[in-house]
Amino acid sequence: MHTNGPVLRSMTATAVKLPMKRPLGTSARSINEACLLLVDVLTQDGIQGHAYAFCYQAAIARSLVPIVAELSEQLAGSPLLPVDLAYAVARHFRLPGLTGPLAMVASSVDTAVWDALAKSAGKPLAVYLGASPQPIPAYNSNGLGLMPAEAAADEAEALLADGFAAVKLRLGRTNFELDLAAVRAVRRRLPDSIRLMVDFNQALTFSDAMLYALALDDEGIYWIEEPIRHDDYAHMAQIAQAARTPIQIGENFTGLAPMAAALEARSSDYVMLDLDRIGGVTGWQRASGLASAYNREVSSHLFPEVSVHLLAATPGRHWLEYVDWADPILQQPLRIKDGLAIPSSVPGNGLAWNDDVVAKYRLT
Ligand code: SMN
Ligand code: MG
Repeated sequence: MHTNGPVLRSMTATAVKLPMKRPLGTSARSINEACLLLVDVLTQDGIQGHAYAFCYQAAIARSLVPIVAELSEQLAGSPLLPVDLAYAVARHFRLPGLTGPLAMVASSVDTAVWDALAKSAGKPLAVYLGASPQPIPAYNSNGLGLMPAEAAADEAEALLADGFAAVKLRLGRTNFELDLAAVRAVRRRLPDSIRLMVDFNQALTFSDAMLYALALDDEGIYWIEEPIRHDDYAHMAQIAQAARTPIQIGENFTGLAPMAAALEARSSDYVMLDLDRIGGVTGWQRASGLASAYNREVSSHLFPEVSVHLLAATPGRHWLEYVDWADPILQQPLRIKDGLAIPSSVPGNGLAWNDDVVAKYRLT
């Protein structure tokens, strides 16, 4: 097929394990290092596209390297057309199932392809998608894991540097009284104007969630994230109905079908999109249309460097989740000014690796 546009030459991936400044204890497990899969596409005329997947565990990052190599053999020589490539990638993974880590591969390949396209057009990604690259309100989501109440209050205060106007505290201890103590200690320490989100990471049963979400209604919380199992939309809807505090879900939408089901069930007040589960830039754009049809505000989950471009191009954009986990390998980390995330202004999505640091933290 001749499209006169760029053609894919190859794709490669590198697994790295990066130190994190502030470890994150969640109700599911503790994350002390950022295990990333760096995905690079190369066009026949030498343009590179970059993306990374946050793999949660080192073994997952490692296991995806040969999977990207195999996909590269399959797709080499194809026109660099994201819609067509997404279809080809989905077919490649149809038998094992396009879910879990394979969805991360598909999504990050898509994101890297869009990076190369925006670069070949000479435009920052937001502009290439048709939007002005405006600053986006960001909450500081570093740290604030499960920790003693006063330590959490100290950390929350420290996270307001750079003008952040919002932070997110993880909850979901076996004893809710301890969760409540952490919420109160943090809330007491923060000025009233600072927003405080909380995230249970699916820790609660439905009946506990009904009690605890209502108990949190008078604690000055901005949203309650994933109180129960992420895909129990019917019960999530009951919680959202009962609680005055808005419910936030979406980081576990893998593709559009679960998102459509969640929206149809009215399971949350807000949605967040994870670039690496929703299907990269292509998936995000479709998902943002869906959210708009249901009149739901859209926040981002992780991948702040690229998500800031997408939020700029998203109707109903809400909050960017800021984490600095990829910073050690980035030539140009995401800039935050007065609590706003600033989209990079170079062509593409702004990701460029610091190769020396990648070599240092590379997983073999
Ligand atoms: C989260 C993100 C990444 C790793 C662990 C937990 C969390 C969030 O759910 O929303 O930031
Ligand atoms: Mg979360």
